[in-house]
This record gives sequence, structure tokens and C-alpha cells, in this order.
Amino acid sequence: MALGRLAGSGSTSPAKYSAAGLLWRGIKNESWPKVWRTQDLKKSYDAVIIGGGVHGLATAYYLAKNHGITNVAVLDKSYLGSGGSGRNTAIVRSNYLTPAGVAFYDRSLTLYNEMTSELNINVMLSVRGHLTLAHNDSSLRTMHWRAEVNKLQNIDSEVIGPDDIKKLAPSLDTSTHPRYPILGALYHPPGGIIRHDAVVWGYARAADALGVELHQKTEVLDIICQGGPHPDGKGPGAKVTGVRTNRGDISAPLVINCTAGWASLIANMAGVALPITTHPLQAAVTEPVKVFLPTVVVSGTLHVYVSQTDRGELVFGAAVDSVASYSVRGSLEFTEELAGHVLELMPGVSRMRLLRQWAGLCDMTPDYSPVMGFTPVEGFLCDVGWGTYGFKAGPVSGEQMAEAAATGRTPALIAPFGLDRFETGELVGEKGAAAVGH
Ligand code: PYC
Repeated sequence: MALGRLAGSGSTSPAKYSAAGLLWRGIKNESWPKVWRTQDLKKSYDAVIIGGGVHGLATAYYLAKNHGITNVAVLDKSYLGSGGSGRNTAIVRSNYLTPAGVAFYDRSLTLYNEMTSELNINVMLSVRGHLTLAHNDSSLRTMHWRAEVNKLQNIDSEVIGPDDIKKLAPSLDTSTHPRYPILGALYHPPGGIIRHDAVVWGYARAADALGVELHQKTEVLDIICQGGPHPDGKGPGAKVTGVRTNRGDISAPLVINCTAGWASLIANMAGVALPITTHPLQAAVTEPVKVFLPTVVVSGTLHVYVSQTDRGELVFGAAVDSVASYSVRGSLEFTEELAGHVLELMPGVSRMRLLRQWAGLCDMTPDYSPVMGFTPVEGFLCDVGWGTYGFKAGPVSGEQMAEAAATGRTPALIAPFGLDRFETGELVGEKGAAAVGH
């Protein structure tokens, strides 16, 4: 059913996309209908969105759906979902540390819960609970703190002890033998995992159906501005007039930077400096085995997080690479450390084989919260600096950025994440909510 719907960019009539219809199409070797259109790049748009990941596509979708702004182009230098949206470990949760973070990610979780019907695609959301383990007194204190902040906003989170942890995740070693025994955990029942590719495809198809243009292999080479203090008219006080791409110049009064990995490079093109350093984050997946791990498990002390997909693979991640770089290559150092830490948590998986590892790029800000909203260049907006939290924030970011762009006002939910907080000092410290140490 989901595949049939996915394949249908236009009509989703049951006859055309029933199981029998799909089989017939396969037997006849009929070409599959395109999920979104390809078209020539126009000379001008009302808005250009840079980055065809969940954030960019969601922004385009909500601009069209909630605000009727459809003369929009989403540009990606590669294919849709080729960046962080296709490289993450697909975890969703809202158990953050600051009230601003909790409210924001909770809205995202609501949108994720509604997504299958909203976008008419099975995004395979699996609400299975999320455990953040504490192996020492200070992290146990942080878990209690997060639980209290969460409860104040009606978010289901509580601190539980080793016996309850064992019931939720029997494969964890909850004895007192390990180097870092498990003292407790923040348990967050609404957390889970989702099919990240389906989220990208769902937003892309829905945005396309509303008239948005999606341009892959379209790289932004420069942002064109006027009136600013720099010799080329860029910088604070300037006004954006368009973008230069490898397929020609486009004029647009609104340009929204929804990139990850390249966020500071893109912002520099408008003369806007972002307080971001970029680090790779590696992940790995095993062969599939019978399902035995029913929850998401995170250990900040051991720098590891793990979940089991519905197909049975274990998906692992760790801390970001310590050296800033734009490399998305895997390293043996990562795999060795990961294996050692995983076996401290779950000694029983020692004979499982890793099949694949990969990396994505994380744009880290000083307070581990994003940079969202308007910038000192008129018409140039940013939705960047996601660190290791980007995927789970995709839907709410799109919704809120679309509102900012359409109304010219900063919505309350993203007001705490403005770029100017690095001047005023009103930081939103979310390091304590990170899955792993950074
Ligand atoms: O914050 O839950 C998280 C997370 C998982 C992987 C990277 N970040």
C-alpha cells in the first residue's frame, strides 16, 4: 500500500495502485510514474530554499500548504535527502533539557505522529520508548532535571531504576559488574524511530503536488545581495536579491538556508557569520537478527546509542568525531570504540556482524541549539546549526520557518533560537540532552 501510494504522484486511485495494479505494472514492465516532477529552472521565484533535506522540503511544504506560497524552488546540490536526512539514525524524541527545547521538539513529535495521514505515506513511526542511561551520580542528576522540566510541559518522562530498565531492555547488563554500572535511566515512552527516507519522500511528493519545484543537482555558488557594507553589497544591512547556481542565476526576495554541513559556507555567501563548527558523526548497522531490543537505548557515558529496526538490524551511533572536518568517510577507530562500548552494555551481541558504516555532518553551535529565523541580511533566513538533533526537528522547523518567511514575524516557538542570542548571551544550553557526549 505504501509503495503504491508513494509511486503515485498524481492520482492515487485504488485501481491504479492496488496490489493487482502494481503487479500488472511490474509484469508489463511499465515505467513507474515519477513521484515528483522535473522541470527547467525559472528565472525567478517568490522563495528559494537551499537544501533538499527534511528541513528544506518541510519548509517548502508548509509555505505552500499553510500560507499559499507555491512559487518556491528547493535546490539541492545532490539528490533529495542526500545529506543529514539520509544519514541519521532516525530517532525521534522530545525529552530535552530546556523548556524552549522541550516545547519545540514536542511539536515535532506531534507532527511526526500525524505524518502518515498528513502526507499519505507510511513513515513507519515506531513509538517504542527511549532510555537514556545514567552511569554516575552527575548524569543521574541531569536525568532527574530533564524529567522535571519535561513533566512541567506534560511530556511523559521519568527516572527509573535498574530493575525497571531490565524489564524494558532485557539484553542490557544491569548488574554491578561492568566498569560503568547502570544506576538509572530517563525513560521517555513517546520516543521511537521512524523511516527517515519515507519522511523525505513524503514531504517532497506533497510539496511537489502543491506546485513547489524541486531541483536536484542544483548547487548554489553564491548569494546575490545589494546595499550591504561589503564591496559586493553583502553583509549586515544588505538585502538578498537572488542566488547564483550551476544552472544560472535566479532572482528571489526570500532565500532560506536549510543546509546541514554547509550551513556556515552558505551563510558566508550572504556575508552572515555563523558560530558553527562542522564535525562528522558516524553510525553503523549490523546484519538483521530476530527482534530482541524493544526500546531505543542511549548511553552518554559510553558514547553509544542503539535501536533495532523492524527488520532486525541494530543501528548504532556514537559521539561526533573530535576533529572538525567535512569528511563523510567511516573510520576503523570509530568501529573499534563502538564495538567495545556496545559490548559493555550488551555483552550478548558479541557475535553479531556489522554490515555497513557511514557518516553525516553536524553543524555544532556553542550551546547545542539551532540557529533559526531572520538574519542581519533582509530576506535571508537560516534554519541551521542542528548538531546531532536535526532529523527529529525537521517537521516543526519546516512549519515554523514557513510561518516566519510568510508573515515576516518570528513565531514564539523558535524565538529562543535566533542568531542574536550569541550577542545577548541568552543561550539555550542543550548539551545535557545530547544522546552522547560531544
Ligand atoms: O539526540 O537522540 C539524539 C540523537 C541520536 C542520534 C544523534 N542524536
